[in-house]
This record gives sequence, structure tokens and C-alpha cells, in this order.
Amino acid sequence: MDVQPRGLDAEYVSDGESLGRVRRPLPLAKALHDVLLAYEMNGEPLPYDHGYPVRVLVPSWVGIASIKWVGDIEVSAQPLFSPWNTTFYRLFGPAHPEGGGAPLTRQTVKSAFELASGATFRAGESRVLHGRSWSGAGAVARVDVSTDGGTSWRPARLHDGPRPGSWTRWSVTWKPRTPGATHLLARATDTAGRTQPDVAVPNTQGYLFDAVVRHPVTVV
Ligand SMILES: Nc1nc2c(c(=O)[nH]1)N[C@H]1C(S)=C(S)[C@@H](COP(=O)(O)O)O[C@H]1N2
Ligand SMILES: [Mo]
Repeated sequence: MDVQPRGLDAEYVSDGESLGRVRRPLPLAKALHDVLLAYEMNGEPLPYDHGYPVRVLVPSWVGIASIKWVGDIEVSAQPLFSPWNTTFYRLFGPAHPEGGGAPLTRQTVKSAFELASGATFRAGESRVLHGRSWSGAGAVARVDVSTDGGTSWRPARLHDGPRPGSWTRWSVTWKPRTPGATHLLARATDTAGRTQPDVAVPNTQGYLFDAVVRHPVTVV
């Protein structure tokens, strides 16, 4: 059995053709397991951009599952289909099954620094770098950081206990020595044993990017 929430935003037009309002089915088992209909965030009504007055929240799954501005929810004993689980949000390309992979569900492992791209650091000054990592397959178990473009790595200090379905905050201290351009990298590993690769396996629509990102910074 499937349930299919549908948004109240404008019909989605692709190549001049309307595909109707944004909607995407999910299995009833997932819906009953941990899915929320959210109407507040931090005790305040949902912001308009994030789905006011009510949105679906599907923990661990790709963003498209979390339909915003919910207008109606279809429940069906038969499998449901929409462009968002047939044409979009499946993996196509040479590395994937002929005709496309299964509809996307869980997110991959990802990391990001809480830092502007191209941020500036002073040589000889100690700074604390903050970041976050998250995974759709379990809690974040460890994060390793490189401040020299990927040559050497050290473990970050995790600020949150293992908690699946949410990000883990982390930090490392860095005292850059040599002026010049460099890259910061962060690589997370989750409790399911998944680690961010150096390079993501491509797919035609660019979904599920999980590679370690090279964050450019300058030391002056
Ligand atoms: N109704 C509706 N819901 C939607 C979308 C949309 O276009 N319309 N986009 C989806 C996608 S692709 C993502 S990544 C998330 C983004 O949610 P956020 O704006 O709260 O980050 O909303 C999802 N829900
Ligand atoms: Mo998205």
C-alpha cells in the first residue's frame, strides 16, 4: 500500500508540458513508521518557504519525499506512480541499471563546513572549524578532516551523541602555517559503515552526491 501527498504549489511544467502538482508516493509502512505531518518548527508556525501551513517530513529520505504545502493525501491498495518516482528521483546513466534504478529513498552520507566558500585565515592564528555531517542510513559514527587539501587527516570532535535521522555537529582546531590557497575536506562515516568516497558515481540527474567536498580557503 502507498500513500501519496500532493502540494498546493503551482503545477510543475517540464518542456512546456504540465506534470500536475508535485506529488510522490511512499510505502504505507514507511509512512506509519516515522513520518510526520509538521505544522510547527521550534514552536513557531512553519515558515512559508518550508511548507506552511503543513508539510510532510520523511526522516532519512531524499528531500522530494517531504512534500510541502500539503493539500491532499491519496491512500491506495495498489502501488502509486508520479513523475517524481518514475522520471525523476531515480538513477539513470552508464553506472546504473538499464531503464533506471529503483525510486530513491534513503539519503547518502554528506558533510559540510559551516564556513563561507573562499573564507580567509591568518597564518599562525588558531581557529576552530565547525561543520555538520548526516546520513540516511544511520547515525554519524566518525568524521575526519583534512586542512591540507587531502594529504593528512585527523578525527573531528563530535558534539552530538549518535543520533540517526539528524545531523551531527563537529569541530577541529586549525592553526594554518603557510600563506596561500588550500582546501578543507571532511569525510564522514556512519554506523552502517558507509564512508564518503573521493568521487561520486555520476547519474544523469545528479542525485545522491556523496563525495568529499573540497572547500576552498585562503591563508594570508
Ligand atoms: N509541494 C512541494 N513540496 C516539495 C517540493 C516542491 O517543489 N513542491 N520540493 C521538494 C524538494 S526536491 C526538496 S529538496 C524539499 C526542500 O524542502 P525545504 O525547502 O524545506 O528545504 O522539499 C520537497 N517538497
Ligand atoms: Mo530537492
